[in-house]
Amino acid sequence: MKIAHLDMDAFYVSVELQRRPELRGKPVIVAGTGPRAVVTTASYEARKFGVGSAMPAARARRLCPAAINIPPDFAAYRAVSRQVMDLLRDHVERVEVVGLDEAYLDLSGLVAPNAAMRRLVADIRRATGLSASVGIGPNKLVAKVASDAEKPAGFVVLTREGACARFADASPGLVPGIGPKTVERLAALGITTLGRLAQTPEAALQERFGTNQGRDLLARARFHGSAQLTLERVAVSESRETTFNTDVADRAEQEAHLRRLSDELCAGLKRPGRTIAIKVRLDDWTTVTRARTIAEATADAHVVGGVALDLLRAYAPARPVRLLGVRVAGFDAPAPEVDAGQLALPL
Ligand code: TTP
Ligand code: MG
Repeated sequence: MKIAHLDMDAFYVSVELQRRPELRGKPVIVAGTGPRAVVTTASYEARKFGVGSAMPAARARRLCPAAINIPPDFAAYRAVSRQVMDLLRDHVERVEVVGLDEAYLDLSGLVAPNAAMRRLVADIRRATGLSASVGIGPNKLVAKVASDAEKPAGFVVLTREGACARFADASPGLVPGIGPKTVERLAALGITTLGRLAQTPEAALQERFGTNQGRDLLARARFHGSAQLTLERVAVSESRETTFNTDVADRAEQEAHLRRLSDELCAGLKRPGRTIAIKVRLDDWTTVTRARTIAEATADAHVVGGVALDLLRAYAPARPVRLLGVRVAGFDAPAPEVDAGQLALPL
């Protein structure tokens, strides 16, 4: 199997810089303006000051007073995202879009996969002016970590063994799915690198982290992962979810995340839906969903976000939250522009 992960560089900011070229080379952040506003993304210039995604905008202003703040324009990001994802599908038949600015591509069967990806990146730049980073590997985990390794404009090709060797000295936190709390618990066991983690006996990890998480940690450290793409089909629902680096206990913070997920979901929604649901996973892995069906189909972020917040308040998570998700379902009209090549079984 050969899988690529493509991720746009500083996506929201880069879209903004296309129409405000005078801001190029300056520290720029895209964030709302309210007291609870968080940074969605920062230009690489602003990142040098320690500004990063999900940071309260007020803190970003303290770290980098010169930063220029731009309010988010989700419609613009959605439009560029569509353009990028259409280009991906022009080049590769099997594509799994996992966010507005990232996707996995199945390169198996291509004669010259690396060259195909280079062409794709050049096409994206030509069509949108934007830069993307690519990672290529035998599974999604290797591809994802590789795409992040040399941002911006990175292009990193690794075998599984190559990934193990290259990142052996890195913190276990480099790997998606290993958050700061786990990193801390590993450090307490003297395991501070991915190399050490990969050599730890599974039983020892399972004793400390439980059967499932212990097994999962070892597999991730060894860069074993799935190469299965979830191909698009006639959607019965669309969702966005996020696993936090650090479990979130604060309700206001949970609500801010839920609002952002609702904004992102609605920005990419192809059709309005009548059922709005949330998914909550607690730090003990208890996972619940709560749904409500409303009278009128909607794709409005305020409506979806409002219902999502209601559902969260009604559920009132009793423990810190590990994952939050929002889903819209109950679409009336059939999906537009269904691509037969991507079609799985009819539902
Ligand atoms: P990312 O791909 O994580 O970040 P990025 O594209 O800005 O930068 P990088 O070059 O490191 O890939 O996220 C894509 C977009 O999603 C980002 O531009 C803004 C949005 N986003 C949020 O709104 N909140 C967040 O916490 C994160 C991480 C991203
Ligand atoms: Mg990105």
